[in-house]
Amino acid sequence: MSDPRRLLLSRRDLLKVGGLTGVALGVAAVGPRLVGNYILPATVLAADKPPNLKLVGTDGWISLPPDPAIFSTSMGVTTHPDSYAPAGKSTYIFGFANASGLADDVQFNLKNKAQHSAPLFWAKEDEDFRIQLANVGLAQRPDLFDEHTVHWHGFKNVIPFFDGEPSGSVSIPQGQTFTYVYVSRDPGTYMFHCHVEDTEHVHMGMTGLVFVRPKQDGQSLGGFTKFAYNDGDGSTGFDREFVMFLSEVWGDSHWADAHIQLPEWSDYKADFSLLNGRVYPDTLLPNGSIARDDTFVVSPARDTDWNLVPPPGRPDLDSQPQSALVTANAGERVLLRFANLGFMEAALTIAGLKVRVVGRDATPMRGRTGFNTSYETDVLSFGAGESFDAIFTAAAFSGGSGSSGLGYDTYVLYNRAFTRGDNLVGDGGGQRTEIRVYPAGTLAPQAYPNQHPDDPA
Ligand SMILES: [Cu+2]
Repeated sequence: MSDPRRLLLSRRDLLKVGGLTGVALGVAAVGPRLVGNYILPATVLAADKPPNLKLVGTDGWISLPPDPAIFSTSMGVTTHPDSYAPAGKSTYIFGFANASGLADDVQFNLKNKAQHSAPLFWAKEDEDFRIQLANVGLAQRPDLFDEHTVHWHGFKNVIPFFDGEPSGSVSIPQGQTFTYVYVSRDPGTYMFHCHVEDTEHVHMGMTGLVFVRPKQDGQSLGGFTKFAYNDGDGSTGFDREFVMFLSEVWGDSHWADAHIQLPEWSDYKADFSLLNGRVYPDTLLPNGSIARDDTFVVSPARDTDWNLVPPPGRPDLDSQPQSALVTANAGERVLLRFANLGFMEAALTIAGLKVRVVGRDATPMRGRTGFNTSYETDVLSFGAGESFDAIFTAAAFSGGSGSSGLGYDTYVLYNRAFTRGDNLVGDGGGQRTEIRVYPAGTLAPQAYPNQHPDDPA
């Protein structure tokens, strides 16, 4: 062996020096730990960099339209809204909460404060990005001792230790923390989820979107300084970016987890189809407490009960803080980052607007010789676990019928399946949002992804 830091370890030793001897909540790290290919001693770890993002794995409650109620024939009860739900809420979830900036022992206050979708985050190409996951347990299900993980879906260069698939890597027991280390070589749009009992934990809400910014950012190419990929020509440049995370809620399974029952998974159906954790028209509302710059060291604002600050006027949406409204000035280029962790296929369409698909599954649409394979479409068809990067240029403001007096033109972005775009609630609910195009110069430059014109300062 040429490198003295490289050690031969049994699998058991590897696990011991990895997460499992790692860090009990509130206790400083001691002992060696695996970093990259090397085992580093505690003296080196003392100077180790802190996590970029701290996540808590726990449970919580979200708000979906209570009307109409859902009666489950297989369960023999009304599963939606859930009779156990706190006032204003309807649906039990497992999920992640953003604990950045909180001391490890304080993270226990986020038990039962999971949000859906999980906190959005992004990293820069080649950045050493670290996520600390603390498993603080399930308030509604103290009988369960479920572990959690972070699995960065589609991450091409992960070493197995940080993969999060629990039969091939570590998972995090209740009361423990673990720090995942990533160096992303590949820009693009991804998703992440807990991989423990994944049918259940994914569907229950331990899912979110993550993207990687390219090294080309900051250069001036084609009139842009922000890009989806290292395109070399500015073809993936954009003025504004919006993430669209697709997920689903099946009433039976969420009710069953709250009531210590088991659902019949072969009965699965999407009772609710969500964008960024909300259904239309809630998708149009402003953001609640979210990260608003590209450092994740500060926890989003919370009230004295540790709940996220909700969008104005909607206290029931405190655990669904992410807006899905798209806004742009006429003439601007807009990047839409889509990812689907629902279990159903989805086809999203935009009325009256074509988008150019410049990336799929965090891969730029270029052939091996650089041949441009991007294409224009007005329908994006997703399987579970797929992502799209799509760009459009906002057309000139028309002010025509349908937008009179509003000050913007509206294009509807929705799931083509009627039951998925409307959730059988007539004119409300479902995987639907709007793209609003304002006259040139109306909106200030975008300060953070999914910025909403009515976000509190
Ligand atoms: Cu989990």
